Amino acid sequence: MAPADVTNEALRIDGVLAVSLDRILYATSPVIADPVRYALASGGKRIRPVLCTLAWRAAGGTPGHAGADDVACAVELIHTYSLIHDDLPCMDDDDLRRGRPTVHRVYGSERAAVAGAAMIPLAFSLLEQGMDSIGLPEPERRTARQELARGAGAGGMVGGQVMDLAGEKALVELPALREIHSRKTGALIVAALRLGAMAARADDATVDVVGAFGAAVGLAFQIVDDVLDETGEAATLGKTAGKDRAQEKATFPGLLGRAEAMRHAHEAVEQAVSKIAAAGLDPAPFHVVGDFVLHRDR
Ligand code: GRG
Repeated sequence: MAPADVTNEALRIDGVLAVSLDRILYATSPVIADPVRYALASGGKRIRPVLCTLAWRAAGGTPGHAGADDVACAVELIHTYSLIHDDLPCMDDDDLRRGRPTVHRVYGSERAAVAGAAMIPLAFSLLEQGMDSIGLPEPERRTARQELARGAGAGGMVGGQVMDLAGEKALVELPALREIHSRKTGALIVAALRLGAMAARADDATVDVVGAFGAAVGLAFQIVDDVLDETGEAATLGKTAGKDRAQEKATFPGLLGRAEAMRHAHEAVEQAVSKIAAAGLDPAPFHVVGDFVLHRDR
């Protein structure tokens, strides 16, 4: 896997996501379907589904399997709903996302809130369809559903958002910051990788080691996010820059300095890739995706 393959896989995900949406939205009112389609139109990096299909292949799954793609897209639906809700006036109140006006700017807050809420059951429906297509038996399906629920839920992403909101303008030290982001950003990334491996019926040790890679990538992803918020520009990022400082939020570069924060990010990814290799999996594609996360500019 070469660096360009990460981008190519993200473009492939754009295509399969569009097809999956046609299938799951066919009987849905345009009141909901239009903002859902708008939010999910290309523009996102698709890093979560890319990580999911990476784990699927690493665990022996066939590349490009339609069922695995549905599982990966289910994770992207959860992620994208969280962006819609995060951008709402009652949350982060943002105007720009993925290089375009936010969903509530186009459709109004009510439709944005409803579309985001609708995407949660749609994600689970897509997960179910993916598992049907793979032929995953029931005990494993149940574990997979729980995995997505855990990553997205009160102990994961939503819980992290609550902690983040509580921490705004408060004095947040490094351990608390790590905890917030391991939930808010890391939990769904971990779930993406674990789900990919579970869908391929990997053993528990493999699921755990790709999940640990997810935790490291999640941390690195958030550190880079914080650095880009300081150094990037809206035109490249596709979202408002400089928000952390404006909101007086604790960040990794704010607490550690940019160079030290990036050193942490590199170290976390390197260690996780070594564990992948030690577990007998090919570390090369994990290394490539880790590098992509560390060197991204948006
Ligand atoms: C109701 C309390 C409550 C919560 C709802 C809003 C929410 C759930 C959770 C927020 C989760 C959130 C916005 C996490 C941020 C994670 C993050 C770094 C997002 C940016 O991800 P990218 O860069 O975005 O992968 P793209 O656009 O490339 O997909």
